[in-house]
Amino acid sequence: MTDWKTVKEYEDITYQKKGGVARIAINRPEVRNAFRPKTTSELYDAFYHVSEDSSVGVVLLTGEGPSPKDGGHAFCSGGDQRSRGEQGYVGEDGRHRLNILEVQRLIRFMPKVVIAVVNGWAVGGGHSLHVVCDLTLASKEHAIFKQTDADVTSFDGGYGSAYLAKMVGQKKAREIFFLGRNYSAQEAADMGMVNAVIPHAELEDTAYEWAQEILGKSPMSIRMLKFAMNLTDDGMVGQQVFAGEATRLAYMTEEAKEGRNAFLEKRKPDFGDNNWIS
Ligand code: S0N
Repeated sequence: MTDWKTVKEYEDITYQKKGGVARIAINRPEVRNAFRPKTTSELYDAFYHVSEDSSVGVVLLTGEGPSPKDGGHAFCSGGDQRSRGEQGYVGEDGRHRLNILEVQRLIRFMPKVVIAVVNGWAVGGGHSLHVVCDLTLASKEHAIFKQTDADVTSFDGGYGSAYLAKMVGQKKAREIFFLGRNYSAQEAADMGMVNAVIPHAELEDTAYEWAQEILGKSPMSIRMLKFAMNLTDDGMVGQQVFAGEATRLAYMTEEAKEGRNAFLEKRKPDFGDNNWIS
C-alpha cells in the first residue's frame, strides 16, 4: 500500500494515516524490531497522538521490514537486550525504564480498536504487544510466536502472561512461557490468540479491510464494548475507564446540561418531575 500519509517523523518507528486508519510500525528491522527506550518513547508519543485524533477509529500496529541484513521478517522481538541495564532499559539520558508497559496501557485503554498485524517474529515483549492489542492478524508464511522471557530473565507478569492465559487457557499459556517454543500463525490461531491467518502478500491489505469494516460500526458501541470486555480483567481501573464513557454519555442528556447551567447561572437546578426512569 503506497498512499499512506506520514503523520509524524520519528527515528525508530513510522506513523502514518489513511482513511480513518492509522498505521504505527517499529522500524528497526536489522534487530528484528526490538525496542530500545527511544522506540518505546516514540511508540508512546504516537499512540497518545492517535488516541487524541477523532478522525481515526482503528490503529494497525506492525513492524517494518524485511531486514536489510538478511531478509528476516519481524513484528517485534521485545526489549533490546543491548540496552538492558540493572533496573530496566537504559536510554540516552542514562535512566532505567520499563516504559513498554506504558505503551501497553495506552493500547489497552484507548477508545479505538488496535489490530496487531504480525508480519514475522513476535517474541518476548513483542509477543506481549500482540496479546494486549484488540485483534491479531498473522502472516501465514512468516509469523512466528515465541516467548523467550524466561530465557533472558525479562518477564512480563501482567497482560503478556496473565491476560494471555485468559485468551488461550492456563495450560497453554504456561506451556508458551515455560517451554518457549515457536508457534506458527495457524497454531496461534488454533489456540485462540490470533483472529486470522493471512497470506503474507495480502496481510496489510486485509488488515486495512478489517479496519474499514470496523469503521462502519457505531463508534460509541465499539468503545463501550471494548471497555466492557476489558472491565472484568482490569479491576478498578477497568471500572474507571468504562465509567468515564458512561459519564460522557450522561453529559449528552438534558439533565446534565441543566445541572451545569444551573451552577453557572447561580440558581437551583430543575431536573423536572418525571425523570426517575424505570
Ligand atoms: C527474534 C529471534 C527469535 C529471531 O531469530 P533469528 O531470525 O535467527 O535472528 P537473529 O540472528 O537472532 O537476530 C537478527 C539480529 O537481531 C538482533 N536481535 C534480535 N532480537 C533482539 C533483541 N531483543 N535485542 C537486541 N538485538 C536483537 C540479533 O542480535 C541479530 O543481530 P546481529 O545480526 O547483529 O547479530 C531471536 O533474535 C531472539 O530470540 N531474539 C531475542 C528475543 C528476546 O529474548 N527478547 C527479549 C524478551 N523479553 C522482553 O522483551 C521483555 C521486555 C520488557 O521490556 C518487559 C519488561 C517488564 C514487563 C513487561 C515487559 C514486556 O514484555 O513488554
